[in-house]
Amino acid sequence: MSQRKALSFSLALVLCVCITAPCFSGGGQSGSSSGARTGPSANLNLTGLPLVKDRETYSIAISMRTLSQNSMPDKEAVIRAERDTNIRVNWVEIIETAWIERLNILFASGDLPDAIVRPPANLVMQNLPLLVDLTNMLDTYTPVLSNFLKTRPDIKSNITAPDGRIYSFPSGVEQPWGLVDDSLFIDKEWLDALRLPVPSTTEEFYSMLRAFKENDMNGNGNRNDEIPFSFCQANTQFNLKSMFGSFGVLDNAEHLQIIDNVVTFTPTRPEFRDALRYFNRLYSEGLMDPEGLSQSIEQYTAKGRLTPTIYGSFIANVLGNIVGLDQLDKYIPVSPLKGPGGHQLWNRSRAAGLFYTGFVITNKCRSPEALIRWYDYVNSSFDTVMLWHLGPVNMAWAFDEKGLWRNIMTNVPSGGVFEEYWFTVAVGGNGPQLLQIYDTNAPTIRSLEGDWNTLYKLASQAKQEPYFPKAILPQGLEEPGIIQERSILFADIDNYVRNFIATSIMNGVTDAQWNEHIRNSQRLNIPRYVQSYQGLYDRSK
Ligand SMILES: [Ca+2]
Repeated sequence: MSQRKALSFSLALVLCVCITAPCFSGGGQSGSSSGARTGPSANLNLTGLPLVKDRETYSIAISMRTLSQNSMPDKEAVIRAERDTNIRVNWVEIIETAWIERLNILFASGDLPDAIVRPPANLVMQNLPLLVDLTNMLDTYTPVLSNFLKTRPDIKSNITAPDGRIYSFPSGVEQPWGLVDDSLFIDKEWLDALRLPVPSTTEEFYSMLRAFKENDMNGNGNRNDEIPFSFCQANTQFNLKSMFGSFGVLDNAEHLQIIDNVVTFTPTRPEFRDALRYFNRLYSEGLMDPEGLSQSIEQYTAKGRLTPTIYGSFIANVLGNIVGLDQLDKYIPVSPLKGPGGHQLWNRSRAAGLFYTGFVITNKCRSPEALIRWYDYVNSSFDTVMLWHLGPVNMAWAFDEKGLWRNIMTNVPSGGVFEEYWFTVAVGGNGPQLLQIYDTNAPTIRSLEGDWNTLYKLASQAKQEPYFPKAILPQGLEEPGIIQERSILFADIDNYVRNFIATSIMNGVTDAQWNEHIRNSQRLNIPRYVQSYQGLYDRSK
């Protein structure tokens, strides 16, 4: 605990000093405050290590995990980086709970460090004039990143600001199991008991639900406690959004789909109404959990874990989250159901696990070239990336006999938690590193042995991947004004659409009600809402 106390003390000291005096001026050469630079300093090596001939010092702000038991200079990744690069970093460590507030103060005061690891995107966009435009330095000084971006134009687009320039580099963990955030699961034991095939169409699904309803599937003598199909409309990872796809359009968190390169508001499309009719049929025949429209995620999960089980089918992001880890084998993920018009469509997740404002250089930095070479060094190999992300090998992670890596618990002090150990031996996910678990070059592949949640996630994703829409809304960087306007419009639109969906599922939609819905939608300024995303999408192409 003494280390922890020392950390709190040093943080308090940093905060105090910053209030009274500028504290980020690096050592070494005297920094000039103006942006009139004439290119890289003569002290910089253009290739190889170390990065600079004579030692240079820079300040970098980073958010610290509350669970970390030490400071950045104690971590092996930092010690090795200083030794390899000859660049010393004065870390401005800000506890994660105060991160955004402190960054706001730093930007407002203008007393900025040389670089910031993982500032929030909106803060970056609000302060572009204080950041260094890295666009023209990228190919020369960050060859590792530059080559990576050539293979991933989607990421290059996502780190490019609306003015076409690049002010930030990516960081984070990209995992191959993050492509969907919802799946349809069915109780395979119930199916087998009825000798039914796995449903492949909306009509087969309907027949299956009827059979689940009419029989005492869980064998407790009560024919009425089964819930043939449940969901949780309040949460986009557990709601009906992707099930709309069987009828030709998707619902999702934004209520938008890109159709032939046009961002389209789907709730006013006739296909959307077809889906609502189908759901209303399930609802009115008692095949759909009526609480699905109102229940909380806690209620939804609690019902999934009852013994005997009562769910015949349900929507989940991760199977174990709903049914618990001891019942995984009972359920199977199914492919998107084929609707009456032959449509099969499922949402691809917008979240990639990456952070597009992972590393920025401020205009206080006297040699941005040196610091972006430093970022490139961190990301130059599996070894360095893992050192930053999980620490030295054989502490929080190790290779198994097949040469795959996995987290290990063996060194975690007894009674301790993995995360506390992890965030102490390593910087963890808050660092400037970009770990790609997509990378198929051994030994970067993570072992999934025994990681049942992830294995099931991959299995369900494989069912849906062939049915993703051709294009999805990118993440991207946007003007703060556009984000603000959109969020105001969205609050009304989302509230209205959610109510409309719930009412339509419960009561059906007559022609008159549908026409009224179209008129209501026109009042919600949807063209403006859609247009704001169209701009983002067009820039990403
Ligand atoms: Ca029963």
